[in-house]
Amino acid sequence: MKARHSILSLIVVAAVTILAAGCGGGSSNANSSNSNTSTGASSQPAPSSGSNAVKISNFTFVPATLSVKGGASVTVTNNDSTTHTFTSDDGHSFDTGNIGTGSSKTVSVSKAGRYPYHCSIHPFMHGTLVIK
Ligand SMILES: [Cu+2]
Repeated sequence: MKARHSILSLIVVAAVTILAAGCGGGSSNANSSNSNTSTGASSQPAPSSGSNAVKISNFTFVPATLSVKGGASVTVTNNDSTTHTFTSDDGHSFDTGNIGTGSSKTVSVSKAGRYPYHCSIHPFMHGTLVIK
């Protein structure tokens, strides 16, 4: 009887502790998620409008994977201090040729699919263009 009683009181203490912690965490979570929601809604339209762009800097294509609609223009801008290209791995879907420092070129692909690409001058540079 004594043992059972002390276990019960332990459970009560634990339950009260959990409830108290849950209340504190719950109210602060609600506050932060409310402010996040309003901020996200107002900032979402901006990125989606001008996203058909690949930038090259530090021998890296950014973003590494870009998804665009079929036939959309993709502008490739070279922000590096050396010439790069934007060349499909399959050798025929697209190839900008040389893009000089500070220059940009545009490609468009109409057929849906995944198109891995690289820089023909620096073959270790890779990215993927996804046509939806
Ligand atoms: Cu390159």
